[in-house]
Formats: sequence, structure tokens, C-alpha cells
Amino acid sequence: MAKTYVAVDIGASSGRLMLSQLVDGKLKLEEMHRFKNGFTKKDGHDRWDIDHLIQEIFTGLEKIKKAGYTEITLGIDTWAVDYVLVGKDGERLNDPVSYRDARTQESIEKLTSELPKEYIYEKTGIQFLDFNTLYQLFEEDQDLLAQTDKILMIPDYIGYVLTGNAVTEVTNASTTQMLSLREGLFDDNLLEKINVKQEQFPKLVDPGTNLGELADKWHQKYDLPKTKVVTVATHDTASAVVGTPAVGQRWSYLSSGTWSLIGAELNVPENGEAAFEHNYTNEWGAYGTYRFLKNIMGLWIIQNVKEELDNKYSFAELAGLAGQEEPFQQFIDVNDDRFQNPANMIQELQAYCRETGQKVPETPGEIAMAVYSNLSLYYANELEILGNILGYKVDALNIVGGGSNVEIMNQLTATIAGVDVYAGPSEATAIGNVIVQMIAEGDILNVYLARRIIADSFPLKKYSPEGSLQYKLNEYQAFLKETKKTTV
Ligand code: LFR
Repeated sequence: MAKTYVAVDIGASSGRLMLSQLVDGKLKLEEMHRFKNGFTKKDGHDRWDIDHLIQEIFTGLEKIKKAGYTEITLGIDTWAVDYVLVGKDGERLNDPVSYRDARTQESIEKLTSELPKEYIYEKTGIQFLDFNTLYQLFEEDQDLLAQTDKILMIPDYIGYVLTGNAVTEVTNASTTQMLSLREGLFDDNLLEKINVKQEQFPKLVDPGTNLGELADKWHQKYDLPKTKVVTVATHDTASAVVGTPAVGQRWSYLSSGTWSLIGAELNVPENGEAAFEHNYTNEWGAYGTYRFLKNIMGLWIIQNVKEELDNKYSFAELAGLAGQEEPFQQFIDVNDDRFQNPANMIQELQAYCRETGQKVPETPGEIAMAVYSNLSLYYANELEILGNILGYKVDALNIVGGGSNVEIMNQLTATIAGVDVYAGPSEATAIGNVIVQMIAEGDILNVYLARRIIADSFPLKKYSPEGSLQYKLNEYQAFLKETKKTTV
């Protein structure tokens, strides 16, 4: 019987356990358990309930055992940058703070007044986002930090709880903005600035490293399959890129979930002046690659809108309502900081339109269309910037993740950007997670062949440009320039 692989894939808004097998050269994928995730205010900060997430993993594993799978291999991926502090007794010292917490709002300015941005970018090649681990640790409670034996990124912490073994996996560690691009180690100057020691991070490992067996104590407590844990590309975006079918000669990707990550896979990092100026990042990918990309606010905006409408409409229904409206009724800089964690997203969008003298979207359909059409404009704008930095025009955009189901955005993006869009698979992250396990176990030879298998196993939908909307993109670009000038 084919070996059984399980991906634990936890994003900012939901988590899932996906079961996968390679049968007759095709990947089978089945969702075994799904649960909600989110942060709540506790002790003055927005925090994740990490114990609850781990509990959900056990619930999922029990379901898998009940379904008859007695032996599995398992990998864990989650969002990036956040961490857990673990004391000398091996227990966590607090509930991890979410990257959307306000504590780092001023931290880039504070830290870079001492250590110039140019130095940090030259060293790390990582984009400046105020929630990077570097700034979070800079703001960390110094008493807690003094008691800290280990700093573990979220998926590394979960792996540690499951197996008792602690590592620092590199795809996720690169998002700390503390790894040196050239040496591949944490940079001493950066660590010193935030009062952290090299030894507080367990040893760096690559995706595909065996972490160990599930600890006995969990088998005693729950009815679980025999489980071998493999450290995969633990950053969800790194897994999503592994799980991208890579259609096109000069392909690009858009990993479309809570965040929209748009970029290209490179074999050599690109941290020159243009990349710095446009705040592009070189996060480490699996198999020695770099994820040269830009973070765009993404479906987070529509997720909030949906909640604020009391979940009266599903995502599909919101997209349906949007489809009845005209696109481009207003321009919105979706990456404006004000959308990162507003008290009320709908009101924030409306206030933005009012303040910029534009039509205010009122109905659910108008609001959804305002979000979708502006996300598409932003994607197209970034594709142009990406091409300018890399010196070539990409010939295909592979959209993966939950957002690849939003047809209206796929079509708009193809037309505005003037590029073929290939949508799917929507579960690319879980797929990338199991692919790294399969390669580690010797079931698939390498990532190139894996991507062929992915393209063969999941239906992809192609969207070609319908006419040209280049003039709209030009107008949008002029708008962004103008508003950035007035808001800086
Ligand atoms: C996507 C993601 C992004 C990262 C953001 C915060 O889920 O991992 O890549 O920038 O979340 O961790």
C-alpha cells in the first residue's frame, strides 16, 4: 500500500490536516480535519492560542487513526515571523504574540536609527515589515528574554511539543530578517541589537530533515497513528511555492491566502538597489532557492469584510455579488498600513474612499468588488515592478491557494497584467508540505518532477487577457504615486 503522508497546515485564519498518497503517479489529497484560527487580546496583546492549535492536531490525528491509517509521516507548516519563548524547564513562557499586534508599529524607525536599513537589507535581503521577528524581539519583555532557553518559530515549537526535538528550520527562520544571506547563519550584529544570543536558537536545518517520532506521552494520552515527523518547508509560503505547478518558461507565482505573496523563484538572491527600493524580499525557499516576492494585504481584507457582515455571505457568494458590479469604481492602496488591523475593515475602506474624494462602496457587492478589483490592480502593478527588477517580463502567473478560486480576480488580473494566469491548486501549501516529505522519503526524486506530478494531479484553469486594461493600470499607478506622496 502507498505510504501515507499528512500535512498539518495552519494559516492565520484556519488550520487543516490533509492526508496524501502517491497512487499511480498521481497525488491524492483528502482533508481529514479543519479548524479555525485567530488571535485574541490577552494581557494587553493580540495573541495566538497555541495550545488550542496543538489540541486540534491531536483531534485530527485521532480521526486519521480511526479512518484506518496506522502509520504516517507528518510535516508542519504555519505562517511566519512569530515565535514562542521556551524556558529552561522546556515549557513555554507565554502565549505567542501575533504579528498583527500593535507593539512593533514604531520599531523599524527605532531600530534602524541605530543600524541603517541599507546594512540590514544588504545582510539579510529581507523586506522591511514592522512585524518581522527582528522588531518583535526588539520589543520583547527583557525579563522573559533573560529566562529564555530557546526561541522557537511557531512550526518549530509545534514540532518540539510533538517530538521533544528542537530545530530552527531555515525557510521560516529567514523571515526573521536576522539570517545572513551570505553566511547562512544568524547575524551577530543584529542579534546583539536585540539582546539575543546565537545559542537561544536551536540548530538550523533544511527542509526535509527528520525531526523524530511522536513522543510516547502523546500515544499514552491519545489514540494516534505511529507518526514520524519530518521538518518540511515550515513557512507556509515556502510550502506553497514548492506546491506550485510552475507553468510557463518565465513563471511567477501568487500565493493567495490571508496574504497575497507575489514573486518569482530564484536560484541567486537579488538584493540590489532596485529590490531595496521596492522592498522586495529574498526569503529562503526549499532546495536552495529564494522566494523573491512582495507581501500584499490579500484576502485578509475580504475575510474581515465577511465577518463584519456577520458571515451572512460565503466567499463564493461575495464574489458572485461582486460580479454584478462594475470594477474600478475607486482606487485603493490595499497595502496601506491602515488595513493591517483596523477596528472595522468596512468602515476603514469607506473612510479611505471618502478621504480620497472617491465613490464610497456601500453594498456588500460594491465593497467586495472594490476589494477584488484593487487587489488585481495591485498584483498587476507588482508584476510590472518584478519584471523591471529581474530584467524580463514573466510569461505566466501561477495563482495558488484559496484565492485561486476567485474567478473574477483571476480574470481581472490576467487582463490588467496582460499575462496568462493558471489557477490552482487551492491546496498548494499542503501539497508542498507533503512533497518535501515524499522527496525526503525517496518516493519522488526532486522538486522538478514533483511539480510535473502536481500539474498532472490537479485541474488547473487558464485565464488569458481579454482585451487590454493597461490604461487602468497606468491610472492606478499614478494614483498610488500621488497618495503615497501625501501620506508619507
Ligand atoms: C502567509 C505568511 C506570509 C508572512 C505572513 C506573516 O501566511 O506566512 O508569508 O509574511 O504570513 O507570517
